[in-house]
Parts: sequence; structure tokens; C-alpha cells
Amino acid sequence: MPTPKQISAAYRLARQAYRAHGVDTESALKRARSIPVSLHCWQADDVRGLETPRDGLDSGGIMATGSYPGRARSGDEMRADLDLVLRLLPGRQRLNLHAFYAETGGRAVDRDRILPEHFSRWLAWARRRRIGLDFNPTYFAHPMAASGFTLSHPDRAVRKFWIAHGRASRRIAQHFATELGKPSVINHWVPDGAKDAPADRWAPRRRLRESYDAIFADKAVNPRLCIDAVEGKLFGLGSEDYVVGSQEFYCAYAQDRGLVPCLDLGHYHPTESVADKVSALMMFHPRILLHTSRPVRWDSDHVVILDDAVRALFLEIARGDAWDRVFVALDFFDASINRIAAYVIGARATRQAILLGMLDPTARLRAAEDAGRGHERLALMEQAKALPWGAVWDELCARDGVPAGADWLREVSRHERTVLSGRP
Ligand code: RNT
Ligand code: ZN
Repeated sequence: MPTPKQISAAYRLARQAYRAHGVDTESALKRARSIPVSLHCWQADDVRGLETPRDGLDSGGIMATGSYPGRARSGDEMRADLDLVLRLLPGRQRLNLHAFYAETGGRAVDRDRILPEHFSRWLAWARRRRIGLDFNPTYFAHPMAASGFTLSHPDRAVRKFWIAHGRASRRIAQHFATELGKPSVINHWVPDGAKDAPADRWAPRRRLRESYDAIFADKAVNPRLCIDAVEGKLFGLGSEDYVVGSQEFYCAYAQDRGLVPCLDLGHYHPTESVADKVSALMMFHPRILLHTSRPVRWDSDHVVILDDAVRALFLEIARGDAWDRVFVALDFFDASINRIAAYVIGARATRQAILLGMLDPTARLRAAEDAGRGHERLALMEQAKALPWGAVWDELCARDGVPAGADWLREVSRHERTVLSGRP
């Protein structure tokens, strides 16, 4: 583990090395710390939620596998775990809540009835930590979602229930924004789809469009406070053949209705480049929401690491200087390892990719490109990989007063011994 002296000595050298490539590490550091990363609350409890457990519910095709001890079992335990996570992360974070983390004081309140008051403990927590809150309606893990269809369900009563849920959720997001003085991003994702080829791929899409229109028609919600995003995907467990809310559906819908498309790194064909979608979409969409995740052979939601997909994604944001047009959120869940470590690894990797994007010697590369010197561009891109970004990262951690290197592991072990071991 590096000492503060070693960190600043290494940083001074790194700064020079980057300067030689035309990159100002000081401004990269400043900006990389300022980008908010929204921590998904659902890694803390394996996407179970805080409602009275109802066994055998369909999870909408998303699944946390593993049985590592220490899962948070209440809002208080989740917040205790998140407190530690926040202490181990540099930069600004937000918290991303799902509707089924409502705390209703033991009373059963169904999803179509949830109110801002059911999130007052989360709100108080966020206020004390001066972080913003984002939100998600939970259109899964509920008897009304058992068929695999929600907003696109053929039965009007089922649709009505989920429309009410979507509307209630937007009011909650708006409440967060008003209370905390920061806009709240609300992401709509529905699991709707079919395992096998439907004879009618049209009607569910028509109904989905109608249901969303009913949700977004709520005039009491101010789109500047409650920022609506919509997330499509290619397939899920149980929706292998047909997903009603596909990429094309949502891109067109978001375009037409002025909403924000959400790109999740796990929601495409494994050989598709999500990074390449950024500049194409952003020609037309003013803003996008990113879910960093890691698909291993399928949409498995493994813990984010600093892999090529994540790096390429933020490199594109940097090269397009689109930082004020993106919302960054995490979306993964792994129950097979310490969940706090999972957060720290994924959130740090995401911010490292942000920093790496900002450290890219873009001007040099473009100059070579514009001069028609492709071999120089390629050589410089290769060379950039060897620049000492790790020293800049350690400096970033040091400036924010959080452990550099892997020193945070000690705190996680202590928390495991003192707190998690008491959770049978
Ligand atoms: C599912 C989507 C969605 C969820 C969360 C829990 O495939 O990625 O974002 O993971 O809403
Ligand atoms: Zn997602």
C-alpha cells in the first residue's frame, strides 16, 4: 500500500508523462471526481426488496446467484452497508432506489399506492449525506407480474395497476428532487416478453406504448425535476424470443416523447459495441442514461470491472465531450461475494473508466488522423495504454481522503467481522 508521500511523488511523474502527450491531469482529476455515479441499492440485498417476502415470485428474468453470508435484510442494514461503501469511494455518488425498497412500517402497501412518505428514511439518509436520489418503478417480483407481462398485459386491470405504479413512482422521484434540490432520474424497465415466438408481436407493443403514454401524461410531474429514462433489452430469462420493450421500441419512444434512453452494458448481443452506439444516439437524443454492468456470456449482471467495454464506453463520452449529457448508474448484483466489496469494485472501476476517458490524448490522436497518418494514430493509441494512469487514480483517492490501492479491503474485512457476522 502506497504512503501519501509515494502517491504524490508518483503523481508528479505521471503528470509530466501525460503533459508530454498533451493531457492536463489536473483538469482530468477535477472533472473525474465531479461526475456523479449512482449506486444501485439492490446489490446490498440481492434484488429482494423490503416488501413482505412472497415466495416463488418471478423476478422478471433478473437473478442474483450465490449465497455469500451478510446480505442486508432491512433498510437500516442496507444503509449501514452503503455508509461504508460511500466512505471507500472517491468522487460524488448518488443513490438509486427501486420502488420495492419502500418502508411502510410493517403495513402492506401495494405498489399502486406507494407514496413519498414510504421513502422518508431513505430521504433523511440521503439528505444527511448530501447525495441525490434516483428512482425506479419495480415492475417485477409481484403477483401482478407473474405472467411475465405488466404494462403490456392484455388484461386492462393488470395494466391499470402498473400504470398506477408508474405514476406513483414519478411523484416519488419528483419529491426526492424537490426535497434534495437535485433532479432525480427515474428509469423505467419492464420485464415484458415471451419465452417462445408469439403470434402477435404487435399488440403488446401497442399496449406498452399506450400504458407509458398514460404514465407520462401526469401533468403534476415536472420533467426538469423528474427525468424519465426508459431501458430496453435484447432478452431475459423467460423472454428469450420476444422482449416487448426492445432497443428500437425505446429509442423511438424516447425520441418521440422527449425521454432519455438507457443503455445497459448487458443488454445487447455479446459482439455489439455499446460504445459505438453513443455517438449515433447522441446525434438525436440530448441525454442518455448508462447502466454499467458486466455480461458474462449472457445478461448475467456480474460486478463491473475495468474491462474493454466499460473503458470504451467512457472513452466515447470523453471524445464527444458529452459529460454533461450523460447520467451514470451502476447495475449489477452478485450474491456470491462480499456485497460491499462488490459495490466498491464496480463503482471504482466505473470511475476509473471515467478518469481514463478524461486522460485520453484525444487531441494528438485526432491530429494524426486529420493528417491521414493512420499508423501514427494507432501507435499513439497503443502508447496511451501504457501511460501511468494508476498514479493519477491514487492521487484522486488521496485528494478525496479514501484508501488508495486495495487498502479498502481491510475496512471491508473489519465490517464483515463486526457487522455482517451478526446476520445469520
Ligand atoms: C434489467 C435491467 C434493470 C434492472 C434493475 C434492477 O435487465 O437492467 O435495470 O437490472 O432495474
Ligand atoms: Zn439495467
